[in-house]
Amino acid sequence: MKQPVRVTVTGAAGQISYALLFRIASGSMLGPDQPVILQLLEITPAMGALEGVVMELNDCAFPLLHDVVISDDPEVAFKDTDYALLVGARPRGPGMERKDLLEANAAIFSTQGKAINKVASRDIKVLVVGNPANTNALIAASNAPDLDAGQFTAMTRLDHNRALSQLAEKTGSHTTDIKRMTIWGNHSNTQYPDISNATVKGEAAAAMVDQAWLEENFIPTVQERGAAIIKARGASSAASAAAAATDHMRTWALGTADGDWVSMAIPSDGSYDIEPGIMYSYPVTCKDGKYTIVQGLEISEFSRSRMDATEDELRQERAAIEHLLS
Ligand code: NAX
Repeated sequence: MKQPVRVTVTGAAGQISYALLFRIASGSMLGPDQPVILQLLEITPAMGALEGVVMELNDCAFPLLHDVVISDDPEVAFKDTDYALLVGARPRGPGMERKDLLEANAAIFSTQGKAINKVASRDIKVLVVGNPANTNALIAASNAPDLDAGQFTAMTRLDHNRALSQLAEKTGSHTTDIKRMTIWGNHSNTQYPDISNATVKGEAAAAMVDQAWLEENFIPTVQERGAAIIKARGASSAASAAAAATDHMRTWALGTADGDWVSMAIPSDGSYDIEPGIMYSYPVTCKDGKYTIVQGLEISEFSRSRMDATEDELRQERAAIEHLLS
């Protein structure tokens, strides 16, 4: 059995975490031979609820769960941690403008970025789930100058999984038959789910569906899926978000399958003419704990315009909080 690793989860008493913590503790994220120590962060008023979640974690008697630490102090929760899943965020309140939302979250993610910089493992891998996820990740990274910005990522894996599910249903296949799905850009309704390079059982997916279905059905369904779930369930996606967060970290740590890739929002490096300075979702392969952007894909005019639109939105988000970046 390996030495335990430390995994921090913020917003640990919230609804995503209620599904996420149990997956991590059961080994779904890092494998059945990797013990974990959970370090859970909440705001002070939620500490009582968090204690209840810890009682349930203990009651599962998970063989891989070695210890659980809870705190409302980021420097305790991020101490020596190897993996951090930043789930807690400020939701949009009544009458709150988008700019206010960005600023409220900027305060949270700059504090957490500073704490990570100060106390976390130098090899930490950070996933931001809390919205607006891409820009929150940018803020956290910019407040952690001693770490590589590439150690900070944001989640578009839920969008990726939603796209797999939609295409599988349309083509009468299983999600595991589909390879090389891509989500470009922001985790928002400007994201561009792209099947140009996807295959279904080895055949080009684009040849199996028509452009009208793509433009009128597939792309808007994936872009608006979060809203559809809120409408149906009366609450935002939680279990599927937890599953996607687990997938994101597992792939990053343990690697992608041969011939396939996943989508991760990472610091743009100029690839595909997306200017540096934002967290943009790209197709990536992962190996030995590192991700690499898939290069050399042909970009059609249609794709280009969608990729540029979601880049523009990320630039606007950045402009709204630019004064808070260090
Ligand atoms: P909940 O409101 O159920 O839970 C959030 C928890 O975070 C609360 O318990 C709150 O006390 C805590 N919190 C707030 N500020 C904190 C801070 N400074 N430090 C530590 N904890 C703090 O929300 P939930 O449904 O769990 O969603 C969490 C976030 O995920 C939201 O921002 C949501 O928009 C976002 N999502 C992101 C998705 C993605 O694909 N990237 C999909 C699902 C989800 O919508």
